[in-house]
Amino acid sequence: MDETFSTSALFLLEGALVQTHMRVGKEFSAFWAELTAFGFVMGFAVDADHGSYGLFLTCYARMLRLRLDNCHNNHPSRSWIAKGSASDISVYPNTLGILMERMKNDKSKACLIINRSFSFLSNDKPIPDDATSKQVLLVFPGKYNAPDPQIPLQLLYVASALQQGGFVVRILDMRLDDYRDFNVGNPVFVGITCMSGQQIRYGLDFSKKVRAESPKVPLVWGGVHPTLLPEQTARSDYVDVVVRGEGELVVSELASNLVSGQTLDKVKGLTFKADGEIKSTPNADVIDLDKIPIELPYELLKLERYPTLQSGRFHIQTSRGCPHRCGFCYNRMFNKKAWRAKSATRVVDEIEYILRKFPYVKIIDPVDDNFFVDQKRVEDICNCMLSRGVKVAWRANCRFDYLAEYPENFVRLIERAGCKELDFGGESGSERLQKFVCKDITADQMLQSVANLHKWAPTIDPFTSWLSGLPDETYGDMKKTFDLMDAMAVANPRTQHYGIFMYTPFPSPLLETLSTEFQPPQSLEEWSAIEVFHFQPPWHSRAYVKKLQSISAVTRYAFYPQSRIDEHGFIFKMSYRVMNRVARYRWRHRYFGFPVELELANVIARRLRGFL
Ligand code: B12
Ligand code: SF4
Repeated sequence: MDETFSTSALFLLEGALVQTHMRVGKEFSAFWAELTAFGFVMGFAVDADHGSYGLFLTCYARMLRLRLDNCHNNHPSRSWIAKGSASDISVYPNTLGILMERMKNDKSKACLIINRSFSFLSNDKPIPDDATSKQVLLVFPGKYNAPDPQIPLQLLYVASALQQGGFVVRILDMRLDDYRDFNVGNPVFVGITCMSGQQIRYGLDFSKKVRAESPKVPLVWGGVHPTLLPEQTARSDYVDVVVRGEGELVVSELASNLVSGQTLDKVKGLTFKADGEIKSTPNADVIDLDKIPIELPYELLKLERYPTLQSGRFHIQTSRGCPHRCGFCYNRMFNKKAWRAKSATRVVDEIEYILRKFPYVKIIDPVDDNFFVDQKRVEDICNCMLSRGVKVAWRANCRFDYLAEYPENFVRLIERAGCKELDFGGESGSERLQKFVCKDITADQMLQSVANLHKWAPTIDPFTSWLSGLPDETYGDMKKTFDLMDAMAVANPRTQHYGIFMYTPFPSPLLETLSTEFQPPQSLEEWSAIEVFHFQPPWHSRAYVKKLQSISAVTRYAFYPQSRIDEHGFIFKMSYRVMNRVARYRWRHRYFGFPVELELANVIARRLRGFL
């Protein structure tokens, strides 16, 4: 068959497929025609795949590959597609919607976006020639094609500091790009971020590749886990340097020293190998958070491929740390109970900047551990948003002991300023276990808090997470948690629960008290084997652990917040709906036996979804 003919036939067929399967009506047809005319079909086609139209996905992806082979032989994306299979193309809800909206408003802008996502298909971006000696590669480890990746905020902060120091930065997000095809090149260092658990495994995988392909390139690890256990982390063969704590005031100096070949002794905040020993320099200073540039280097990321962002949720950070003492949390060891924040005006400046740059943002989502430590700051943020006319929804993490005490006018103010969700750790309905984890909240405060919200700010949803599997816990304790969860829903019908999650022993004060029953991992490699949600606490019987796993799954299916479900694609929503019905039935009857459907869902989820 003649090549032009087959290509045109494919386009036609594709158009028909799109129209039949996607059923998005006239608007889509017009958009399609316009794109074809502009010659951007390819990029759009990929974005069409990102629509939440699962049935359509497979054959369309195959078509795409076929067409590429026919007409885009020289385009770099060809290799990407050829490597991927139809199922590698993930479902990204709302991309299509966003593109269509933009196309309607501004033709050229829409084309630009499509062009960008087109170029993003190429996994292997060229390394800038002029900058090989001053280039740093930052890596977010995770399973390739993992669902729902969030933007790696920590890498943007580190990248911004490196750029200020004159370095060129590339970011590899292993969840979006297959690291096996990635060209490491010869950067000054490869920086890997990680939290405890499975993320480490992916970090190690990439480090092994770097060692094999570019053995002279130093491997620098930073983030929560390396900071909590710097010496142990630095002992790994795949780690040369650990940056402890915040990266901003350390990375440029570190990179400059590596370029000039100086020793690292003078750079604060490091733990590293030298002469066969592990050395640590004094702690680095902490940064004044208001001095961090508002404009983070978002262009280093493939923003189009972060579904949470596409659905309009934008993550920022307005404060660091937390003054409380919860035993299972990293904060006491990581931030030493300190809390610092950006000023109210700085926060509102940042929100305004984001809304200008990303007009499709619907909700601002600070990753702060505890947004509300300084009530006056929150009051100032709200008043500033109102007086400047900044209209956007937002959510934040709070504590029940705070909310139970807040006066009516404050609660009403946060609602007026756009607050839509408040997230809390409830942990347990058992007073004994609350004490054990040093949460310092009571069941009365939990009920009071949600009731106050119901009374004074009824459009704010309270979201709560719960904990199970703690040592000495009994099923009686769990029943208290179940009853409290139900009582909260009565006190405020908008109460939502993320679920009851099995305790995972990550580095924390609580972990240290467990040492007789549980021997904590002794190396970076061993930490990578601790799986979140699937940890088997050795202090409980296998039968009890099985029951807890079943309870955890039931609560996640029964209660997972609707706003988060809405951010997923069609297949997820449909499967979730079925599971939700069964889980609700189980919850009502407190029946957690024979979890056949849960195990099946678990197997599928673990296969398809992976981690991070
Ligand atoms: C966003 C987030 C996630 C996202 C991660 C995606 C993403 N793109 O980041 C998602 C939702 C997937 C996630 C999942 C989990 N998370 Co989480 N998450 C967070 C959260 C809220 C924010 C992370 C962030 O962006 N911080 C902002 C940045 C700026 O701070 P930072 O990470 O500390 O980075 C600074 C320094 O550490 C350093 N740095 C960091 N990386 C690097 C790298 C280099 C090279 C250098 C030089 C420096 C450096 O410089 C940065 C700037 O100063 C943190 C809590 C928090 N406030 O940090 C928890 C947190 C990291 N998560 C945690 C946990 C436990 C989890 C889960 C295991 C379970 C859970 N309960 O959610 C799962 C893991 C799932 C899995 N299957 O493995 C714990 C980690 C504890 C630990 N020991 O590691 C934290 C600390 C929450 C807590 N209160 O305990 N999480
Ligand atoms: S309140 Fe939250 S962030 Fe603060 S210590 Fe407790 S769990 Fe950690």
